[in-house]
Parts: sequence; structure tokens; C-alpha cells
Amino acid sequence: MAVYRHQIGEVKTLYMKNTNQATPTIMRSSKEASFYDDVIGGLRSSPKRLHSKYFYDAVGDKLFQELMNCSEYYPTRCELEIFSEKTANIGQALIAGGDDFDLIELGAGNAMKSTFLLKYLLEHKADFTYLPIDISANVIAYLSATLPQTLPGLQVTGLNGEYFDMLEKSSAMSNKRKVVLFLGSNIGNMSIIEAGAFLKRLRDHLNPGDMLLVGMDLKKNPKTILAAYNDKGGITKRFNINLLGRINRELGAGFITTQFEHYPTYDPETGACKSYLVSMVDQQVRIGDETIRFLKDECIFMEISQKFTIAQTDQIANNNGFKPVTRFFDQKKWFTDVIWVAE
Ligand code: AVI
Repeated sequence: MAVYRHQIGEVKTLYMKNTNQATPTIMRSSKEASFYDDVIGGLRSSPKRLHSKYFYDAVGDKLFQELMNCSEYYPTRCELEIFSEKTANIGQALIAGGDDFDLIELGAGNAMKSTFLLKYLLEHKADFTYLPIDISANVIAYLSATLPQTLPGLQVTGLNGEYFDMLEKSSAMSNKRKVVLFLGSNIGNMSIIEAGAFLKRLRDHLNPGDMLLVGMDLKKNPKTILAAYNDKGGITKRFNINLLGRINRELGAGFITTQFEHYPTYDPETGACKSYLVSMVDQQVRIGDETIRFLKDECIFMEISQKFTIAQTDQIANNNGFKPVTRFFDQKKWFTDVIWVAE
């Protein structure tokens, strides 16, 4: 259901010779089996789809880094501006909920934005422990080793695993109030219905008075949005096509990636920015035991990056057990970080 960066670990295929057959039987690890099942399920459905959470293998991570630095892709720069320029306001809003807390970050990555906040909280003697959650053990090992050096005095408890499992673990570890960060407009990679279900589930893991800080990309000039997902350098295109490459590499599939085109769309009415890959020819692709047929011009739905109005950000909070407290913007008002309290 939910879409998160860093949720996909490396998977390993075990090729074993089946003694009764001439062809090898492909034994898959459980992570790889669910990747395979999701891919086949998605490509057998109508319309065809692939899940954007699978974008982030090593190649996809590198492309996403490139994307974040490219001139058209504004969301990362906007949120970084908020965290670097409005640090004190954010810090004070979080401290105002009571001074003893666990600061939990979902999908912490390199914690670049949150480091501004951590520094401020330390300098203002807030009593808190930072609990980054990430599916990548490397990310958690890196943060646990480096943060106490760059931010002396910081208490860090890294949690490696799925968001909700790790939230349960954090509750078992301490009954301090929780402040959860969910940055990067990752919530936009869910449909509004999926985002609502995700927030409800998150609310179920919190107590009244706990806080949530969410990064959300806002509706703006449609051309600005579309350009961010259709950069001239073709990074977004490669980012999408890479998922076909990943399926080839990890599932031994036969996609000819040059036979697919990237097609981004933005609907200013709904705020849904969607990416598709379009098959340029009639073709059949072998994936494990399955053969998937693509008609010329048939599309695979790859990703949604939902954009919100301010009213919608309040609505989604109110509908899912949270009360909006305050919000912060970059100068252009292209992006917002909202603070909500669990009711
Ligand atoms: C990670 N996520 C918030 C990005 C977004 O903007 O939806 C992923 C992305 N897809 C294409 N460009 C960036």
C-alpha cells in the first residue's frame, strides 16, 4: 500500500538445478519472490502498473540523487529551504508540545534536512532522542556512526526495518511522547485514498498529543510541476526506465528498454502528477515463467506524485485523526511542511 524510499533491500536470486527437468528452476528469496509477484500482478492487471517503491535499487538511488540536483526538480530544494530558514520556528513548535520526546524519522536517508532541526534542538537543550527508521541497514549504521560525531551530545537510536514494525518497537522502548517526521513529499507517492489509509494506520500507532510533521508538495503552475517530472536532461525518464532494467537484472526478464518511452502527465484539477511508460511497438516480454504482451502505445502506470492545496492538507489531517497545528513554507510557497497533533 504505502510507498517509501529505502524500503527495498537488496535481493538475491538462487538458481538451482532441478534434477527432473532440463531447465533450471529459479528459487527466489522471499523478498525477491514478493518483487516478482508484484511485478507479474501489476503487469497482468488492466491497466498495467508497476509499483514506484521498486525504483530505488542502487542505480535508482543514484538517479534520484541526480534528480534532486537538477534544475527542474524543485521539491527537495524547497523543503531544504524550509528546514534551513525556518529551523527555529519548527523547533519551537515541536518543543511546545512538551519537552521530553522521541523524534522519529520515517525513511531518514542521509537526514540532511532533519540535521538542521537536530542541531537547533540540541542548542536549545531540548530533551529528546532521535530515532531514524530506515529499511536500509547501511543507512542506519551510517547515521548511528556519523551523527553523534557531527552533533555531539545527540542521543541516536537507529531502527532498521519497516515503518510500522519500528514504530511499535519505539513505543515498547519508551513511553515518551512521539514526534514523527515524514519528509520529502513521500506521502505524495500514494493516491489520496492510500495516503488516508497510511495516516490512519500511523495515527493508530500514536497517542493523543503526539505530533506528526509531514512534507507535502503544493499545487502550483502546472508547467512548473510537469517540467519537474519531465526534465530536459532525461533523468526522470532514466529513473522510470531503470525499473525495467532492474526487473531484467533481478528477475532475469527480457525487457528491451529502448522500446519504451517515458510519458509524464499532470492534471491541475486533481493535482495528480502521473508517470507512464509507453510501449512503442507490439512486443512480448518474458519474465520468469510468464510472458507479458504489450500492444503498441499501451501504457504502464509507474508513479503518482500527488500535489495538494492547503485546504486538502488540513482535510486529510482532520479525516484521519490529526488536528493541523501550524505549517511552514518556502519563499515561493511551492512546498509545505505541516505539523499536526494526534487527537
Ligand atoms: C520520492 N518522491 C517524493 C519523488 C516525487 O517527487 O514523487 C520521486 C520522484 N519521481 C520522479 N521524480 C521524483
